[in-house]
Amino acid sequence: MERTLVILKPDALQRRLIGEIISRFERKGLKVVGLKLAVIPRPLAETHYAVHKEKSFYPSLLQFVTAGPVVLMVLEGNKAIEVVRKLMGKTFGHQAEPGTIRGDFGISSQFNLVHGSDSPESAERELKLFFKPEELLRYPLIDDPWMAE
Ligand code: 3AN
Repeated sequence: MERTLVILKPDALQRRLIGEIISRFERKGLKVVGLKLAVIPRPLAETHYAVHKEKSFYPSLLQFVTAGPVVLMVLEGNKAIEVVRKLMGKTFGHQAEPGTIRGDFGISSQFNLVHGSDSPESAERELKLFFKPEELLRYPLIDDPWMAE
């Protein structure tokens, strides 16, 4: 089972889309193993988005993700990283396919509602940035056998 970091960005909260987005992940069969509401401190946002440091949109991206509360989430499931990326859709809302989160609720390039780790290496790095080991829970769900590999 894989684990992946998901962030519901400030636009998702401002637009009251938390429930809608989380329910899509749940309905797919992913398990919420970590969940909290926070404002991301600027240094943490800088570390998280370090790969984009040289990009023109980096300063405004940092400003955006630290502007208000976000939901931080760790989801677990079979191929969770790839599955979450598919549910999110393409980076830009205006290019994302209908049926995806960004495709159904977004039209902006930058304000794209949700972040999901893009590889096992990113997931491992990002989980540690936002969650302590004891904040990630292991528990059975009654339908676990039907969600197995
Ligand atoms: P994704 O979130 O789909 O993995 P990344 O990692 O390429 O996309 O970009 C990280 C974030 O940076 C995006 N979620 C978006 O908010 C912002 N971003 C990426 N490219 C642009 C761009 N060309 N203009 C404005 N913002 C961008």
